[in-house]
Amino acid sequence: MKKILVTGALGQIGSELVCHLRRLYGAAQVVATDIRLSDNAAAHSGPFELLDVMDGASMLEIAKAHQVDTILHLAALLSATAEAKPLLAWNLNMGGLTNALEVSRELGCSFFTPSSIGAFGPGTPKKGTPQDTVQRPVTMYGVSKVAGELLCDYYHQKYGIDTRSLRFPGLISYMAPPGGGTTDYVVDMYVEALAKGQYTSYIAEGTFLDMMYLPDALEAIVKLMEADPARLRHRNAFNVTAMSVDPETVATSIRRYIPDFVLNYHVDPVRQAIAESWPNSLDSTAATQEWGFSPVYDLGGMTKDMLENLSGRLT
Ligand code: AKB
Repeated sequence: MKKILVTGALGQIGSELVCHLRRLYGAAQVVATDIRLSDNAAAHSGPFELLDVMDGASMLEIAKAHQVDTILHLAALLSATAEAKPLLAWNLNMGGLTNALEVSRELGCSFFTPSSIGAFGPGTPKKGTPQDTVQRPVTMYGVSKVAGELLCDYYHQKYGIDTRSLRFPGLISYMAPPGGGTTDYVVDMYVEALAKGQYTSYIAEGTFLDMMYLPDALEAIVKLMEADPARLRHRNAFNVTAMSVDPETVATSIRRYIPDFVLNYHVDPVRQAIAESWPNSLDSTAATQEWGFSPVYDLGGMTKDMLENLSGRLT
């Protein structure tokens, strides 16, 4: 990666990824784009362009003008929003992806887009979910992620585009809030634990899902994109995970620092159904073997770092 275009750059992953990439490759080498402008550091620490990913012509123009060689396409709707607006989710997730792949094809760019644990469904083995397994999701988000994985493989096989992807679990971060996901309750729990000493979870006790702290996700993107292509047996997309937790596990970890923290439940049937259709714990062996995936943060390390950083931001 030498000159990188990031779409959805002011979202949860993008706002930290852009800053991380600018530290690694130089500020001028990372072009951040988003449909809106905000005071986020990603918009002001280097080149920034307004871009609606549904507008393929503008995407091509921006990519050409900045002579990019890599596209990291992040703009998409997450699971809960996608379930509320399925047609919009299909159009945006697939339309944006198709435009970004077409720009990559036209300019010969390397390409990354995130997939998700949402690409699995109720027929997938729940524990130790294998890299290659049943993918029959029952959510629009999942349908768009499986279609996206297939489309990226197609562009690789048909046009030789260097497409690579990760099946992300719930991503936990303190800088930009996630929006419209099912796994976002973990971020909310840390914020509310500090602000109010209590949290009401919309996900039921005993519902285990994979999670990863954002710094590990950023490192995984860079490592995968820099990996020797000769070592990649898989491309779209690799299972990655750092921990498997339910709400009670996270609460117990928070109580090491906030002993009186109270966790209540008011389960949201829509997000609970989505969570129940996803795996409990992915097997990320292929990622470890093919490009050296090795997350640093476990639940304890993530909780400590989240609470330290959030308390600095909340005071
Ligand atoms: C969501 O909850 O929708 C996302 C995901 C797991 O892809 N965080």
